[in-house]
Amino acid sequence: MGEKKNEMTRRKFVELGVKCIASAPLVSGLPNIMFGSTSVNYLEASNFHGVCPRDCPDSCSWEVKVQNGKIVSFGGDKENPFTAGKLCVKMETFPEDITYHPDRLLTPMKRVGEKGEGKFEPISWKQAISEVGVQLKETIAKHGSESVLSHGYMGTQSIVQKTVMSSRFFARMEASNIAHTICGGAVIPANFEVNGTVLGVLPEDMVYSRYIILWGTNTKNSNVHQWPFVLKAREAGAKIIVIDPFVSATAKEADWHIQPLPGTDVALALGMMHVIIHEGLVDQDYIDNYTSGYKELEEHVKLYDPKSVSGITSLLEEDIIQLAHEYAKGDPSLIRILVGIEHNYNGGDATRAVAILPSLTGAWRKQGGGLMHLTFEISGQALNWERLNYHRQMPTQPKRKLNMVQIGQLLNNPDLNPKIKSVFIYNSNPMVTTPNANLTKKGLEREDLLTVVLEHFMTETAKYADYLFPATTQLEHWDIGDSWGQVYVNINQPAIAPRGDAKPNSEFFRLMAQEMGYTEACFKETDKDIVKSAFDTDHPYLEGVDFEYMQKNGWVRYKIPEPFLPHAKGNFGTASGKCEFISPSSGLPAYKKVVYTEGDKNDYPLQLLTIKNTKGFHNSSLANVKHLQEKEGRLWLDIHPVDAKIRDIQNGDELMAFNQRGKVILEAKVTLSVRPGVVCMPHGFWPSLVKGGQASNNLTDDLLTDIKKWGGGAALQDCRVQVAKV
Ligand SMILES: Nc1nc2c(c(=O)[nH]1)N[C@H]1C(S)=C(S)[C@@H](COP(=O)(O)OP(=O)(O)OC[C@H]3O[C@@H](n4cnc5c(=O)[nH]c(N)nc54)[C@H](O)[C@@H]3O)O[C@H]1N2
Ligand SMILES: Nc1nc2c(c(=O)[nH]1)N[C@H]1C(S)=C(S)[C@@H](COP(=O)(O)OP(=O)(O)OC[C@H]3O[C@@H](n4cnc5c(=O)[nH]c(N)nc54)[C@H](O)[C@@H]3O)O[C@H]1N2
Ligand code: SF4
Ligand SMILES: [Mo]
Repeated sequence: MGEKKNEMTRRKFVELGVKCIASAPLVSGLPNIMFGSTSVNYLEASNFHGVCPRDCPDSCSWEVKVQNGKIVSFGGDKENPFTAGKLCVKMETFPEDITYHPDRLLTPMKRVGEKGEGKFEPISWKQAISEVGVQLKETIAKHGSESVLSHGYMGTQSIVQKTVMSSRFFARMEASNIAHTICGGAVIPANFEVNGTVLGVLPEDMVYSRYIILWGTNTKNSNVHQWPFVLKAREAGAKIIVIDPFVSATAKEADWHIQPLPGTDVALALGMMHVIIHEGLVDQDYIDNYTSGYKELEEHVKLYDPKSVSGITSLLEEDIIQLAHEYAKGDPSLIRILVGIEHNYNGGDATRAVAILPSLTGAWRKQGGGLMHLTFEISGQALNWERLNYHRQMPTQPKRKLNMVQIGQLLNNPDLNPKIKSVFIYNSNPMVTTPNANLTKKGLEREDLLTVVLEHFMTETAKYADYLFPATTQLEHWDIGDSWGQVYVNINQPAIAPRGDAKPNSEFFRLMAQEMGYTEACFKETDKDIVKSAFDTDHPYLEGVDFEYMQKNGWVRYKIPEPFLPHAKGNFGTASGKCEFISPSSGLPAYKKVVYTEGDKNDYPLQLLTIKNTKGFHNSSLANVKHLQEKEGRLWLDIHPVDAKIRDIQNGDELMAFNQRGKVILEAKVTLSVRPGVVCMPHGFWPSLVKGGQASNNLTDDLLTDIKKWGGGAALQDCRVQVAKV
């Protein structure tokens, strides 16, 4: 890091010139033990800006006050209008839940037991890096550099610890990279096919919308700081529609919840188009000027009359017609999507069909009208990516990308050339977060595989490490938090010294680079230098903003021209500059039946949803935090009374949900939140912390979505199971 640990903690508030938060109340619930002395000397207190590292659209700004090296106050930044002083329930006690968690990994460890047994002995950083280096060099000499796999994901989405140094390291090595497909792997390429961008309506502009469809997104849980904008729009007269096969927390608040069968959204969207076109509710002028493929679409949607769509979706014909009418007449109408719509075989085409709707009705013409999806293209332009993505300029490059959805298959495939002989897992917990986990387990049990894991905790995946390195948390390292769900960027200042022997991911890769003899200057850059370089930009979105500004203010909203009407006059990012109803590579969107074997259909008659239906867990993170576990209770399965009755299941019964891949023990919740034929289990629980030792992704299939541009997304929800009383 090139910086003495204590420097930051001693630095005075005045020196930093940070906004004064000395009068902010101490965060309640933080144990005294954490504060050290309770007599607080504010004069010695230092204040730090930070950002939530979770893979979340909100990217909340936070403020930390430190006294004598201990955190005395932690909370959302009140000045930031989007965060509005509030972190979500998962993160408001982050310091004690993660940084000071008694089970936190604080020293490097080497495996001494069987793979997966979780038996380790401590080892020094120096020795561990040296031993990994020796084995890595041997592996590369024997099997080539592509036999090494970099498996990093979104445990932290802050840029420095997510990617910068690791990307340089693996580019220099010419290792294999994991393709990041499990979240956005269908929905992003699909929207790009239609609109040439995923940037549409800005989050704050939702207040101008008067008909809002939250399509397969659970805003109240997964995008909590967007919810106030939904409410403001409603106060101003907007109608709120939720399209979701499950009665989510958000669906419960909707003015109208539409509950199709999972994976049938493409048919519903095409059905809406059928009605809109048939009844002349299109904006012909917009279509003529700014779109292509209308004639073919008009012909195509004849197949999707309300009766046929009702047959596919199980929705009432009159509901499909009413939705189409109301949507077309909304003034303006907005569709909000994130990733709920993509996690099924039809996910790509569902996105394409939904992404066409605003152009058919000309919804883009008005502020608050159109499609609201992702915002990362804003920071993608504004920050200095030439520096952040320096690895792309290196003369050596990773040559092979392997799809993370099928990590189990990849680790077990004897014909893969070269076979994966070493895997580096960081910011990622594939044993819990990727499908077909029992196959992944089999792969990670391979004696001939060198597994290196960087983690905060002994996760299900970490147990399979040969070498396990303790990573710092967001309170202990520098970073930059951009966002894919709003339009602010944050600096993250280290507020306290790393606990124990923990080091930032970036430092691990610097040390590994040194060990491997990689002498390039890029491996010498400190995290602070990287953060500085990001703001060394003259992009108008960051006019007047530099590192010093960020040090003082912590965050800034990109200076985006107002009003932001990206497609009021077309201006799409496609090759033609038009909204492309027909994609040159994928044609017109269409509903496709998932092909199951006869065995699957007969033996496993229920469709299983495994969704982010907890308040306390964030993907697999925080599922080992006691007070959050207590809030969630025991792992459960939502089952419709009809399906329960056939199986003689009562509320509270202990159940087994099973298929050819796994078996999960959980509690029955007999409820109308799912339709007959569909069951639903929350995702995120750690298998080892639930009875029976298996959870959601021990059942899910590693089936890919329709659109394969990035290799294929995850059709997680196309999973069939049988359920029985234990
Ligand atoms: N069945 C089912 N599966 C799903 C989903 C679903 O809805 N259903 N959702 C999918 C989605 S959308 C996503 S994004 C993925 C998420 O998949 P992951 O990114 O794998 O999930 P997380 O639990 O967020 O993070 C993984 C690990 O990163 C670690 N971590 C956090 N910060 C750091 C750090 O600074 N350094 C290091 N070294 N480690 C760190 C955490 O401790 C955690 O164990 O899961 C997918 N899987
Ligand atoms: N509390 C909490 N918040 C989170 C996360 C978390 O783990 N916990 N994870 C973060 C991450 S990584 C992401 S990507 C975002 C995701 O945020 P969202 O896009 O909101 O994604 P999900 O929660 O996966 O799914 C949202 C809804 O989609 C529904 N759904 C499932 N299948 C279908 C379908 O076929 N059609 C339709 N119309 N709906 C369907 C589910 O029932 C669910 O209610 O949330 C982020 N925020
Ligand atoms: S998880 Fe999301 S909502 Fe919660 S504090 Fe972090 S960024 Fe904010
Ligand atoms: Mo995600």
